[in-house]
Amino acid sequence: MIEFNFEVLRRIGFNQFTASQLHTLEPAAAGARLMRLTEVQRSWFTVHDGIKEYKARALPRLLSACTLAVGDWIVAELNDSEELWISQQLSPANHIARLAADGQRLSIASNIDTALLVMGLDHDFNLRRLERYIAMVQSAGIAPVIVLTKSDIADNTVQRLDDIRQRLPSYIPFICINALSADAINELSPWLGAGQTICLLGSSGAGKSTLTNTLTSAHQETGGIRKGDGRGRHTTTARSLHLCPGGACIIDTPGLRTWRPDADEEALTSVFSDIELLAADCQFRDCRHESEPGCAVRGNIHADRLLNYHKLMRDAQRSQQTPLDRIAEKAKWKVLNRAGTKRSHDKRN
Ligand SMILES: Nc1nc2c(ncn2[C@@H]2O[C@H](COP(=O)(O)OP(=O)(O)O)[C@@H](O)[C@H]2O)c(=O)[nH]1
Ligand SMILES: [Mg+2]
Ligand SMILES: [Zn+2]
Repeated sequence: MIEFNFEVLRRIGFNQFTASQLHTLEPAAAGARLMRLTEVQRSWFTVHDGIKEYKARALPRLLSACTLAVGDWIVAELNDSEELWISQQLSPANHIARLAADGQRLSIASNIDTALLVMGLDHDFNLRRLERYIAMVQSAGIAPVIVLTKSDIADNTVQRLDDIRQRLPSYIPFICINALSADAINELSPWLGAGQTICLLGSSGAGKSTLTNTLTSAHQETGGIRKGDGRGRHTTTARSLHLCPGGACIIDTPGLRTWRPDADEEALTSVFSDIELLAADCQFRDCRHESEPGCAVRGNIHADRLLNYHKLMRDAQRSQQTPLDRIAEKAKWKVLNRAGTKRSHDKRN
């Protein structure tokens, strides 16, 4: 088994679960080391051994078998020319994925303890989007925390917090912060324990990088002080992992707006458990809560929340189709559309 120093790797989020997975690795060459992926670029990666970062490339046979994501634990080996190569990936405890156009799941970040759903209290605020993010991270088995930024410049905060209380499950914590202020560190401290990995998700402009800067560059008077990564202000072009002075790891991501999140029906059911619960009292078992008589849901659930639930369910069902199913469905629609076009063409003439 590969040698490792628990205390050193702990600084970059190593935990008991990861340790328990090490036996699944193939025997590695002498000198091979366990490291964590901290940055993914098109053709190279940054890896961290708990003390410092290195640039590395990945063996083509590894890339053809898996996608590497920030937060992955990997095995890195030096070749004869002293170049560092990633040779193995430890299967992750969890990962946040998005769906590519062809239905393929692409990993965004892995081995995450808490997902911070970052949303501005300005025009960025959108409960539907928040529900979509919650569904996505709960599908991945990761705990969400709602982080509302720009509390210093928002003027309808009270109303928005009320909307959240009314609409979202009460077990999901939410906090309001000014991402530019060091006070944000205290607000987030329950999730920033040593060895914890948190991932920031949210649209572009929400304050993810600002928050990352605040959390990593602060000089806290706590034991085991370690500075941030010293890169100063950064713009996020790729996913990257940073260290907090208190010992937590933060993965910043670029905006998710155009990504199709990957959520399954089961997770949606748990995010919308209020709807499921009421539905048990609907007169019809397959009630769609639209215009059926004896519906127990309609009227008791925010109409917009119900719409979003239906939409996300449809998306989830669609994404559970195989690419072949999807092609067949598309072909079916093509034929139908063509028939429709022909009909209206015939009518016109
Ligand atoms: N006043 C105020 N401005 C913020 C806050 N959070 C972010 N900003 C500003 O919003 C803009 C976008 O922030 P950024 O962190 O780059 O967003 P990202 O795309 O989510 O990484 C920047 O100009 C920040 O200074 C906040 O809590 N209060
Ligand atoms: Mg950013
Ligand atoms: Zn109903």
